[in-house]
Amino acid sequence: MSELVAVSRSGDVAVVTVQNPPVNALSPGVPEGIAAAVEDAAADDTVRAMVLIGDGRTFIAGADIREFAKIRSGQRERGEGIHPLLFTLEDCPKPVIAAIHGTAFGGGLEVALACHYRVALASAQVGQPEVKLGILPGAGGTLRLPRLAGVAKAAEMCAIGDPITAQDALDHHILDRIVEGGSRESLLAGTLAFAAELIADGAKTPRVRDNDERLGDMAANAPIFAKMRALAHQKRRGQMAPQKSIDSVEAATKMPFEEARVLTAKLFMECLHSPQSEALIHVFFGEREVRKIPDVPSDSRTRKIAKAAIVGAGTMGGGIAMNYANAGIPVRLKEVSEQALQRGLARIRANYDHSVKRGRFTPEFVRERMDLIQPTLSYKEFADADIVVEAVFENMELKKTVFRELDEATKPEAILATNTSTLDVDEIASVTADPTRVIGTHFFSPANVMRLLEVVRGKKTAKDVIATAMQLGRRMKKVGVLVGNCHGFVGNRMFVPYMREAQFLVEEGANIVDVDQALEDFGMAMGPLAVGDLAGIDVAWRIRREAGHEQPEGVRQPLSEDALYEMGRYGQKTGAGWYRYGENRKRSPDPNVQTVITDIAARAGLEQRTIGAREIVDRAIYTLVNEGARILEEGIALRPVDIDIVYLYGYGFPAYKGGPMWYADWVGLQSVYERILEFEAQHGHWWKPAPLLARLAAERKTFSDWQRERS
Ligand code: 3H9
Repeated sequence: MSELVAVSRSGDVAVVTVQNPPVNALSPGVPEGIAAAVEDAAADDTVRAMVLIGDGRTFIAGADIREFAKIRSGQRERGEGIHPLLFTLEDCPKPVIAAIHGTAFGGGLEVALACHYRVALASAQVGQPEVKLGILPGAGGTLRLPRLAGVAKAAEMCAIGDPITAQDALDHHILDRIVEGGSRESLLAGTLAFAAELIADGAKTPRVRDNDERLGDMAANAPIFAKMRALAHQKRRGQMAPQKSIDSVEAATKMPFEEARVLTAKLFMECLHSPQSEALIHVFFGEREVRKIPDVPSDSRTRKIAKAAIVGAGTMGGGIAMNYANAGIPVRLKEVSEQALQRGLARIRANYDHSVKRGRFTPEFVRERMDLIQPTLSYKEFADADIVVEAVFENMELKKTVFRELDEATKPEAILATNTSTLDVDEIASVTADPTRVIGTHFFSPANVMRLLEVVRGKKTAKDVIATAMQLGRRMKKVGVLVGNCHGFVGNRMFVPYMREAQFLVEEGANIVDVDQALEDFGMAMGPLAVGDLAGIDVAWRIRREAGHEQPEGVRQPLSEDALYEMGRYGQKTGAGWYRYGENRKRSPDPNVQTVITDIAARAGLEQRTIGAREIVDRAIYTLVNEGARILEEGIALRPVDIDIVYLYGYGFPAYKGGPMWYADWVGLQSVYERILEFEAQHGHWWKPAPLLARLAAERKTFSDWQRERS
């Protein structure tokens, strides 16, 4: 037997174990190994049933995603892949039972669906997450799932891709039984007991593909598919795989199994060869890559974080406190007055209430979390905190004062973190006796929702402090990205030119709505001007003032955001900014703002012209790329993918375009560079190409090539 698959015996049951760590993916050799084991057991008269189980922490977590790139590039023949295995399992004359712990995802669930029975631990999850990789379940998930779970559940699982619990799977007939106990050993014992029952009952071998009872009829299914298409459009806007997944489930209801299988194979290949899938797979590995820090290996020592404290109960401080509480870490929340404290707590409670209403948390969970957040007006209670996060206004003097106080109030090994979004972490650290314990943990607003955490490394930050902050991010279910210290770090440093271009565009005659619309059509979750309103025009103004950067003389500056600030239009919070806001913060265009901008442009002598979507997108996105290239060259980001992940999780860049640096590689750096040169000729100073971009364009290379050559 191959090393990837082992076979053992328990009485008259053969136990086939997949052993391909870490997640038992269906890498080359695994499907073949399982098929050979099943065929051998089928031919062995002393075997009456089979159990298929995963070694280690999980059942099969899917096809081997790394193989997709090889198929795409022609390095590997597509071949039949796991399909022969599915037929072997399904047609086996003796019952085959999939025993599931951990995750049966993608091809893993598809293998389980080709078995005759499925049992699982209560803690197991099953799902068809392929759409998150820009592909669809290509090994029968779209065809077999509706035959068990019904059309609506199957279409949702395949088109949205979220996993479901074992109980949900049992309720939808995907599982036949949930086994008692929590360990892999109890799973095996429970499955063997189930096998004994089957044998006693005549060892039937029902094939899922033969069961058409739950497929419904065309009239009843039509509104279900229409609803799913709308849901997929809303949740996975701009992506093709979800719609094609629904096409495939629909095919399962309309044509014979084999015909639907052939169609699905075609749809699968269309998705696999799309730039969307390439980008989404880049994101999958990117999310994991950003955890890897060359000089801080994953087994580095970390500090124990059992208690936390936060200075400042404003919007950010409150949101950060929720993250700690949600991770089960008790957290002190400090303010300067009882009134500010109560205001902060009320905001936290309102946020939690909102989550309960949306069904995200139970009232019980929220009660427990609220109990973990302990308000205080004094630093006295900071003495036992393992980490303190400063979340006060973006003002250097204020932050330094807080850090001087923290230096006194905390134990020497406590980590001191600042939530600054732009300021110099080293300067903040300089007021402490031990700057090695100072780090930036930059949360994104709303902090309890946004998944990005920029971990900012100061010159002297200790490695175990970095490792602890990264680990803490994972405990909070955030995507932590380590960045270097400079004004705005990675995210906000790139956001400044992005926002500047958006303003320049409107000042040259583009409509506010058109600028946002063009970028939303490109795939951004929100246009830049709408983001400005969300983040607060007053906040941006304060950051600009605090930075106090001297601007070179004679260089054009954006004017409109300052004008909005002076008018008291701070964005959503004041009901007016770039837009007007009605009930539920719904935005609508405000002709007054357009007039103000026209006046500004006239006073500045800016010629007005019609600007198309293409120019809007190129100017906004390429300015991100250009700044990103500088950030890379300066070593502020470890790799191009780190920038991509920051933009996906912090700024709503479309995942199916992979992030700004991946997108630039896809467009081709020569084209990006040439376009930037055009903009430089038209607009001057701000469009000076980054040296790294110029070099790579000249060498006809990509940012990915650059990264490969360095590692
Ligand atoms: C599919 O099945 C298509 C089918 O329809 C068939 C069509 C013909 N392949 O996430 P972790 C690596 S598509 C290759 O940190 P966790 C991962 O990169 C597939 N590698 O662990 C990482 O490597 P490294 C559908 C994989 O415990 C290491 O394993 N399935 C794969 O936090 C540990 O991963 C999916 O989309 C893979 N399939 O989470 C499931 N999976 O250490 C994708 C993981 O070098 N996987 N790796 O950085 C997951 O969702 C999570 O990994 C899982 C475990 C929940 C399983």
